[in-house]
This record gives sequence, structure tokens and C-alpha cells, in this order.
Amino acid sequence: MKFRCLALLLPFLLAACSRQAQVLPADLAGSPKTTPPTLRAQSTGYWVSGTYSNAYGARYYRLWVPAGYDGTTARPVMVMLHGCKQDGYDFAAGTRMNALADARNFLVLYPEQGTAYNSYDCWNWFYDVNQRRGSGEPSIIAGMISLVKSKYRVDAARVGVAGLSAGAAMANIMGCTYPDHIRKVAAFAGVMYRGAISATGATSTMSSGSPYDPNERGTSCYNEMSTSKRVMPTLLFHGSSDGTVSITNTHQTGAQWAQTSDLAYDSLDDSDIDNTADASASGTACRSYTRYDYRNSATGGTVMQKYIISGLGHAWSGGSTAGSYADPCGPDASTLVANFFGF
Ligand SMILES: [Ca+2]
Ligand SMILES: [Ca+2]
Repeated sequence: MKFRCLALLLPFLLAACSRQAQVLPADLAGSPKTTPPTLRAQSTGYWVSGTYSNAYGARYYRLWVPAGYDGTTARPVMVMLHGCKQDGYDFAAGTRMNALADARNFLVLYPEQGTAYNSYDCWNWFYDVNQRRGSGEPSIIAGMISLVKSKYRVDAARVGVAGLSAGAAMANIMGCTYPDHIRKVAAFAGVMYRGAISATGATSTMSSGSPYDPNERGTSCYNEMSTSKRVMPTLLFHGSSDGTVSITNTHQTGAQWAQTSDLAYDSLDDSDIDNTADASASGTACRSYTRYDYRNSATGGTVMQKYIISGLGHAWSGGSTAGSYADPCGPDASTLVANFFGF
């Protein structure tokens, strides 16, 4: 850990490391599971690594600073939450999000789970402590976002979170617990907010869907938004051949967010935003897919989109086999997320 801290040149990271070195679990003191790509100065962006800790623990983060970042204009931030058995570098490789960040000039923050907290490096989305503002893993991820906001010029109106699998479940949680930070959510093969509230519940929810009512969970999410209630534009993806997380979960996630945004729009449970698609379109981009659009009937604006991708397993579509859980066949999910987020 000492070498890692000394190697970091930025004063704020030195401060972060020296402050947090005492509390790092043994797991975090080791090397990351994958090796960062060789830095290529100027033509592409670069990695900045650090740790963040609070009363709920310590985690690494990996930040991709895009090639065009020069601190003169506020840039968007994409928060990327990896799935089980992944880390930040792996997720970056599989999604190719950093190349998009270089092309469009946005920062990419990859919080990392640690083996000390989950033996498979899954975010613990299924525990109540991690489903509340001001506690658990959401508080750590939010702390990392605040740290990036304090050290870089960030367009706070354009901060979105995207996740895969357990990371997608946590992305939904972040939208409910920190809507003051998170303005849009993308969940690839995830689970709705509080879709499970125990480890055993998580296993059955993944295999066959949550036993809880998505409408009730949507209201719970709305209440959790507290003083920062807002319509949360949501982009959902699921492969039709996903054998790890049942597609029922993405349908439930859509119902949950429809209810949350229905309430957030005008404080009324009156279905100006609902879980019935207002339009759909099919296409082929290597794989065939159908996209469902959900609009606010009062404004006509699209609030949510759901992509069901034919034949795709448990993987990020349009990715690179340089990373795990990535399918090189399209549609290109990373581009769709960046477009949806307005980056
Ligand atoms: Ca409403
Ligand atoms: Ca409703």
C-alpha cells in the first residue's frame, strides 16, 4: 500500500491514501486482479486509482480521465458498477467504455468491490444496510462520486450510473438512495430496488424473479429519494438467453422505476408514467433486439427504454472479449448508454 501511495502524484490522492491506509482490509492491500493497460499519454486518457473509506469500509476506485479533459469545462461522469468476479479494469475492457469516454470527453468512475466484503466480488445489493442512503456500500460509492466532483470539473447535471448484474442491482439502488448525485440509471441484467433483502433471497430472486411487488418497491424507492425526489430516466437491458439472472428481474425493474417516476413527476400515483410500453421497435445489430419505450403521458418525453436482446446470455452486449461477461455481438450497449445519458 505504501508503494502504491507514493506512486500517486496528485496531492489529494496522497492525502486519501495516507488517511485510509490504516483501515484497509488485507484484501485491498494486494494487487488488483487484472493489470492496468499500459498508459499511452496524450492520445488516450489515463487511469487514476485510489481508495475511499468511511465507517462502512474501504474500497478501491479506478477513474478514467479522458484524453480531452483539461479542467476548463465541466464534464459528465459515468459511474460503472461491475458484476460479480469482475473489477474495474476488467469491466472497462469488456465494455470498451473508456474509448467512448475519450471520443466524447467524459470521466468514468469504476468503484470496486473487495473480496473481503464478498468472496465473489459481488456488490451486496441484497442487504438492507446497502439499500439505504447514508449507509453501507451506497454511501461508499456516493463518497467516491463526491470525491471526483471535488477534484475534477464535473457537470453535476450529467452524472449517470450503469451496472451489470450485481452492479446493475446496485445501480438501481444508487438511483433511489442518491438521486442528488445520480441523474440517470442504466441496468444491464439487474434486479429492482430491494428485490431481495437477504443472501438466500438473492439467489432465488436471481433465478426466478423477486417475490416482492414492483409497485410497492417503486414507492419505497420514491420514499428513499427523500428530499431529492426526481423522475429517474432509466435504460434497461437483458439477454433473452440469460441463464444467471432471470429476465423477470428486468421486467420488475421497469415496473419499479415506472412507479417511482410516476410519483416523482407530480407526487401523484396517477400513471402519467406507467409500465405499459408506448412504442416498440425491433432491429438487428449483430443480434436482433426489441426496444420498448415508456413515455410520460403528460409531456410525451421518453422516461425509460428497455432492450430485450435475442440469444444473448449473461453478458454486456457489443463488448470486447478482452473483458469477462462481455459479448462482442451487438447492439453496442456502451454507446446506447452514453447516448441515453446525453454524454
Ligand atoms: Ca404521477
Ligand atoms: Ca403508478
